[in-house]
Amino acid sequence: MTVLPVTPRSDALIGGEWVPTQALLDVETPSSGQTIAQIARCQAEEVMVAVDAARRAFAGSLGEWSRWSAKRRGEWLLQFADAIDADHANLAALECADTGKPMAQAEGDIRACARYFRFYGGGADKLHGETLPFDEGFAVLTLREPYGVCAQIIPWNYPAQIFGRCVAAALATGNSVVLKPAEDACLSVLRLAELACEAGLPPGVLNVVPGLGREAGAALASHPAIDHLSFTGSPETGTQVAQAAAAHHVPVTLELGGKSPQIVFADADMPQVLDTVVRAIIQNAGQTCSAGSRLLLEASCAEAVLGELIERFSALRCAAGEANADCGPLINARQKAGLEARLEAAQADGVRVAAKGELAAGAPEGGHFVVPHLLTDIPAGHTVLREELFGPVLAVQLFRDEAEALRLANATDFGLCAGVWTRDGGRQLRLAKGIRSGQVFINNYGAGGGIELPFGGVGRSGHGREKGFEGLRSYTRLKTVAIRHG
Ligand code: TXE
Repeated sequence: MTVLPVTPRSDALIGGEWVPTQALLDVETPSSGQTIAQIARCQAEEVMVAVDAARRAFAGSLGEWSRWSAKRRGEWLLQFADAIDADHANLAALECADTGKPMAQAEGDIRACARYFRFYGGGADKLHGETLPFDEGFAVLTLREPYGVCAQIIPWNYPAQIFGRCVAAALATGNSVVLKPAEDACLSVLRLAELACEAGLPPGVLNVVPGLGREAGAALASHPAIDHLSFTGSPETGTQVAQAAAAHHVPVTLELGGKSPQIVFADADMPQVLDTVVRAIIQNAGQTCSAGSRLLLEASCAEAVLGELIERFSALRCAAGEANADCGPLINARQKAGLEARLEAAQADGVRVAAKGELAAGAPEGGHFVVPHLLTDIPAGHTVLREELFGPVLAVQLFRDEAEALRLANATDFGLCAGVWTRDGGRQLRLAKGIRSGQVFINNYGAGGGIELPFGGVGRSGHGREKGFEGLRSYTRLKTVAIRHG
């Protein structure tokens, strides 16, 4: 029986007020299927009012947030980071119950959320334009200005972290925000919004409109008065929201997941490879955009590495988030059924399950568990090598030389991250340049933790960059001012 440490909000945050909605949505914990809370189900009307409030907070009757000095905004973000830390235990318990992720991972996510506010709080007064050399008699400068009202549609896999990533960068640069969290997990986001109000964020600067994607989400993406849209989720929904935004010429950042390879050469530091490769696919039960879901192994070391991996996968255990096992459940029954169907189809196509984890004793019956799978003998070009499965499933392929490794690494429409494991310096750089992805890690793998590191995809993984200073820049638009002084 899951007991929440605080009662989650079941209303929407609009213009600094908590506003009830006509209908509510049940929230279940994926660890047992038990209903643990209810959240607001916003419709287009609430979204309209929220966008209006965000506009007035940005530059109007609610307070002109965009005119706060960068220093003052930064100070608010730093103070809010402290408030997140002070509420760490409540936030982590909500995140663990709501997503089913192991408690240690939920705790890490809350620390990361606070760190986003600290990083961007410190960055707020360090972002600046440039002066440009131009014709005699001219002085030319660029100004970095906030967009205005930023619409943010975020998913359920890392609610608190993605809240930090999007909201901190948008607020640091002087924008106001209307955020649509995912219906499948948004309790930590609602708590964070409550804490932001308590920490004195002016009304309307942050608005949160929980609800269904096809209702509140679609209304937000197609709203004519938003100035910027950031979306994290599936490629299919990404296409829809980008089309909706294009109707009003709204710039869009899309983060749409991946099918990221880990490329392991025989000269790599194998103990480190094994630890990292397993962690990178079971973290958050594989429901991570940057999951290392493909393992490309140099044939000469394949037998030894696979032997070790089979042992490690067989020892993995799944349990309720609170039990803090290797793996929690998937987010809902639909994701579980979808993954199980894909695994069955793959086996019918000849794919071999070389090893599987197990359910831990006492794992609740109603939990949406899929145990970790290690797949080998995969026919070339099979779906499990190309499509994001979003579960703890590692697909293994063998390669003979560097050229084949690169060809296999790039044989997907996604391009978010890649890991390269080798001691050969020339090969490290050749692959780093040749791989089609937004991030490449050499002898390590860890996009999730790197708040300082620009992050984003190519191809079907989306476009635009978040995190790091690049993330701050992406929430501003550049204005060129040319002064003729004679
Ligand atoms: O995603 P959706 P789903 C991938 C992953 C997963 C698949 C499906 O492969 O298996 O997507 O997950 C909102 N207009 N990722 O169905 O639908 C929705 O309410 C506007 C990768 O959950 O893309 C939620 O807030 N918004 C990923 C958000 O979009 C809409 C994270 C994501 O939901 C909408 C999650 C609409 N018409 C899933 N329909 C990553 N990149 O990390 C839905 N939404």
